[in-house]
Parts: sequence; structure tokens; C-alpha cells
Amino acid sequence: MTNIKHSWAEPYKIKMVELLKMTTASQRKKAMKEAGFNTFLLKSEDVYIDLLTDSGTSAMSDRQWAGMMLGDEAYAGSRNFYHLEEVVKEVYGYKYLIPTHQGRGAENILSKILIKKGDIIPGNMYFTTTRLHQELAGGKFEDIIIDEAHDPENEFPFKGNVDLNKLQKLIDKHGAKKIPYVSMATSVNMAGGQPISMKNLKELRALTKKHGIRVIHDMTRVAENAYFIQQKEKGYQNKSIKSIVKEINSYTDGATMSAKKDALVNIGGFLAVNDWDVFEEARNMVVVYEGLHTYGGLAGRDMEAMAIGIGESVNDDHIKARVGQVIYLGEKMLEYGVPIVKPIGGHGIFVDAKKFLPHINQDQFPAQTLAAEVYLDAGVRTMERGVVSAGRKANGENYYPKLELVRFTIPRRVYTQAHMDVIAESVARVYERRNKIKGMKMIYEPKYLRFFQARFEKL
Ligand code: PM9
Repeated sequence: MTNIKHSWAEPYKIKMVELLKMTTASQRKKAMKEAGFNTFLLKSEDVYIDLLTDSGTSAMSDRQWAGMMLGDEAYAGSRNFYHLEEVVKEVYGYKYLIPTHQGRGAENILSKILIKKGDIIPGNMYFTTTRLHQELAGGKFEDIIIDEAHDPENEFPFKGNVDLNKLQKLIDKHGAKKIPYVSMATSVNMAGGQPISMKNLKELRALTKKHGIRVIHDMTRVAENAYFIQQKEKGYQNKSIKSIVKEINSYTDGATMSAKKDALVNIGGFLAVNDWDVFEEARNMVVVYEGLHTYGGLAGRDMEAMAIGIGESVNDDHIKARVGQVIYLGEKMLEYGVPIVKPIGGHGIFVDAKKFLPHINQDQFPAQTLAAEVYLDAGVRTMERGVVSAGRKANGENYYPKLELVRFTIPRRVYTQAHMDVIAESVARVYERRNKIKGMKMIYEPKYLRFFQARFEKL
């Protein structure tokens, strides 16, 4: 009897369902061709299981929906703003809040305030929108994540860690004055949702403090990072997710947040800082780009849903089931021999397209190709996270990231375990016929964030 395992299960039951459309192989073939072999250009109606992103795709709770009815749609001073402000202080610990329509709105404002032309912004791996705003503000991003993060096979549990030697070298080379802040993400997205450890964060805080450099936290998926600290880092097993989140934030000076992920809402974000001067400038600037400082591009009801979602996001049972579902899917794929990034991260499974399709050169977009093939098999929509997402450098050359991945991102509280089985079986079928798959060429390339709208043709 002692061998009976303790499975997790969802800490909720289903009150309303959204019906899905099933498609045939020939419908999918037509839809994919019309979308230029880019999953971003598919109509959602043509998708069976949508794993494009976990951004804005969560299911809200009955409490959040009830909160929507409490929306105070005043132009100025909405009560929902004050509720959100209180929750951000209480749960995340930052002093001042500027709401924005989503994460990149906060990135834009922060980059414009803190970055001067020629500045260097070190970070634990780039994120597409974050780096672009840093570059548009005149800065240059430098990757200071540990080398293990670039190796899909390496099973180090905290592949989101900062390599402090890399940071020290940048400080020595450019001087601390050229570094307005370190851009530190929890649950590093492009590395496969990999966490940073509390130990590493404390060391980062000590080093940056010595040189008077700020740490700005991309806390889009901080609760998922906290779960890995609770599970894997010594001394945290008996601490709540809520207390771990607060401790993480205590080693940073401010944060940008896309509330569309962890915080369980369909739209919203914010900038939160501890420094009054940065806050004052941000409060001035937000009216130019987003809206008045007490709504930042959001409806009152959106802010209310966010305030309630933040509370739910740091609930221990919620996060255990959320990450548990991701791990369930990853383990299924591993059983079929599919090469994935290890360890399994917090928000999705990242399939290693270089290993899956070793005969396709990176110039022929293996991850983009694989995402298209997965859709064709059973209507599962995923996202390329490789050479297309990485884009081009200022001099026009392509970035060639070591990681060439297809992300199977799991929306929160949306799909069931049976969906996970269907997804794993579909990928396994594509894996079986992998040798017959050919690469692609890009036939249209937009100037910014090309992965969203680029078009491809089969070779
Ligand atoms: N992430 C994602 O699918 C949305 C579309 S891809 C650009 O993973 C981090 C770590 C993110 C993120 C968005 C943003 C931007 C910032 N940091 O999409 O503007 O994962 O709310 O947030 C996406 P917004």
C-alpha cells in the first residue's frame, strides 16, 4: 500500500465549457497554407487544441467573473485601481504601481526612463519584446545567463540563473554607470520556462548593490518560479508560494509584469517600482502611451479581475496543479522518445527541433517547420522559439540562437489530462515520420518581431 502515489488534481471544477471545432486533415492543410506556414496567422477557429501561448488564454474563476461586474469605469480614480494597488503591494511587495495594457507597455515605459543611448542591459536570456524595447531606447542587451541554459539536455535544476562572472566582466569592461539595470526574469521563457534559484538571486543582489546597479524583474511567471524553488531549493519546502514570491521580489528594485500569464487574466499588465523618482516619471509617461495613471489602458473591470487573479495565482494548490499538468505532458512526450528541453519548465514543453529534425539546417527553420507539421497532424497549435523569433541584429545579420525550439504552451485551467494525451500522441506520430519532413524558406519578413507575421513556403 505504501507505493500508492499521491496524484495532484485540479483544485477547481468546471462550470462552463467552450465547444471546440474538430477539423479534417484537408481543412488543416488548406488553413496552414493560407497562414503562410506561420501558426500565428492561423484562425483560432481552425485550431483544435491551442498551445500557441499561455498569454491571455487562462480561464478566469467565478470570482474573477464576479469581479468584472464590480468594474468602476470612471476615467479617473477607479476603485478597482486602488484595489489592484493594494494587492500588488501585499502580494508582490512593490511600493508604486503603474497599470499598463499588457507587459510590453510596461517595458516601453521603463526602457524609455532608464536607458540612455549606448547603455548595456545584461539579462538572463533575451525575451523578444523586452529586448526590442531596450534596443529601441538605445541600449544593447547582453546575455548573462549560465551556459547550461543554452543546452537542452543539461538537467541543472536552476537553468535561469545568472552567471555572475559574466556580469562582473561587463561591469569591468563598460563601468557600472553604463549599466542602468540588470534585466532579471523568473521562469526564463526562451530557455524553456527555467527557474532562477533564491541563492543566485541573493548573490545577484549583493553584486549589483556593490556597484549601485538596479535589478528589474520580469515577473510574468514568478509564481511558477517560486514553485520550483519550493520543490527543489534547500530550505524552502515548508514555505508558501506567496512568501517565496515576496522574497524573490525583495531582492529587486522594480518589475514589469504581463498579467496575462501568472495573474490569470485575459488582458493587463503593470510596472511596479520602489523608487519614487522612477515612479514619478513613469506616472508622467504612462499618460502618453497607455492612458491615465489610474487605468493605464485597462477597463476598471480588467483591473478588478487582475487583482483577484493575482491572489489566486499564489495559491499553493493552484500552482501545484498548473505545473503538474505541464510535467504530465512532458513525461508523456519523453515516453515516446520525443526530444524536449530538460528539466521540464513551468509553462510549457519545449521540443528540441534541432534534435527532432537534425537533417534541416537552421537557415531552413526547423522549429517553424515542426510547428507547422504538428498542426497538420491533429490541429494542435504551437509556437516557434528559434531562429525566426530571435530576429536580426542591428547590423541586419540573423541571430542564430543555440536553442531551436517549438513551444507547447499550456494555458492555465483550460485543458484536461485527456487533451494532454492527445497532444503527446500527435507529436509522437510526427516524430515517427520525421525523416520525410522538409524545411522551409521565408517569403515575407516584417521589420519588427518577425515571428508574429512572417510567411513561409515549403522547400
Ligand atoms: N509573452 C508568450 O507567448 C506573448 C507573446 S510572444 C511576444 O510567451 C515575458 C517573459 C513574456 C511576455 C510575453 C512579455 C510581454 C514579457 N515578458 O505579451 O506584452 O513571456 O503582455 O508581455 C508571450 P505582453
